[in-house]
Amino acid sequence: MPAEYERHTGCWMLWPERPDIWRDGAKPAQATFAAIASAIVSGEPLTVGASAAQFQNARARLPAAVRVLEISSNDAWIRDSGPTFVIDGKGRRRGVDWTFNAWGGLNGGLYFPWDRDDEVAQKVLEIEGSDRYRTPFVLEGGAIHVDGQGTCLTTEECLLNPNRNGVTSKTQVERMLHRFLGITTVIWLDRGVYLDETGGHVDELACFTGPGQVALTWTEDRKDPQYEISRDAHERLEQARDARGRSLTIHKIHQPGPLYMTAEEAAGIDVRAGSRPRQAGDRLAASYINFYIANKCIVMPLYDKRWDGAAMRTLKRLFPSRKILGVPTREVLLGGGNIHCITQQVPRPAVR
Ligand code: KQY
Repeated sequence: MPAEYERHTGCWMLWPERPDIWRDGAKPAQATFAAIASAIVSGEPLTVGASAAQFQNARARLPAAVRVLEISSNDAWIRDSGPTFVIDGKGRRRGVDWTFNAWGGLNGGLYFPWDRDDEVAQKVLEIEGSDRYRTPFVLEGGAIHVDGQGTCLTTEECLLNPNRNGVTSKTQVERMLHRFLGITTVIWLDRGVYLDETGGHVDELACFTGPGQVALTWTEDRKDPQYEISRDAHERLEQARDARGRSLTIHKIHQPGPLYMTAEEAAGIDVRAGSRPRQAGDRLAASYINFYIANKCIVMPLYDKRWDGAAMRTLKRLFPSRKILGVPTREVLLGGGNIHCITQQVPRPAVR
């Protein structure tokens, strides 16, 4: 699996519409997705999948440079429902189609049903003309980050949760990551960001920004439950060696907030049986780590004037050849994720 910072031929997103996840009939989220799409398409080709009901609306709201296609899905988290692209031994692009169970199925998952989401990877791979490796193994793209050289970052909280693949050992998971992604070294962090509803996705906590380079969400507030999570991750990263035997340089990025859902925001979300309830006062799992690396730019979430500038400066230092584009993404955060969770890169194959 190539790293996200390697060359892409494009990127995919899905268009949000469910009123039990996106407040006010998804209109504010659609405006934010359109702003994110504009930023990404300035840095690489972008395709957005929309339902039949939303196709014309998505087409009208998105920049002309974005390709819009009809694809049904249960929601818009293509990092998790979409394929994980890999390059095979002959340099050809292929896609892994993991089984998707809405982050835990009927045991802690976020909605029911999820059957359309589970078909998204297959449809994307058909359109991309890439062969597909389907597996019964349950995994979401947001649960892993790779350096493209055989190292994977993940969390025990997510990959060992029995609500994904039953009771599973680290060795069994490592075998699957090796078999499907060519991973030879897994760096196990403990927990994801505090109260992250996916059950510990690493893509809110830490990511590779280059070989041997890791960005980590951080707080200096020892009373915040996030402090202990980030401190433990820091310690494990300090002790880790990557697939090439290197130690890692860790770049701390201070978290925003803490941020909470307001009463007005909660009131705009429909209540629906089977979907996770949203309440005023819920702490939101906000992190600057959930950015997207496009060929020519970094598209990063903005949430909080106190910390946005520092996060932006760190990303500029880590990605000096890319433009850093900030988009206010509180509306995506209210749905439980951010820019990384709603994007999926398509790496450039070595041969076509
Ligand atoms: O972390 C991600 N990759 C996805 C977040 C999904 C949130 C679902 N409400």
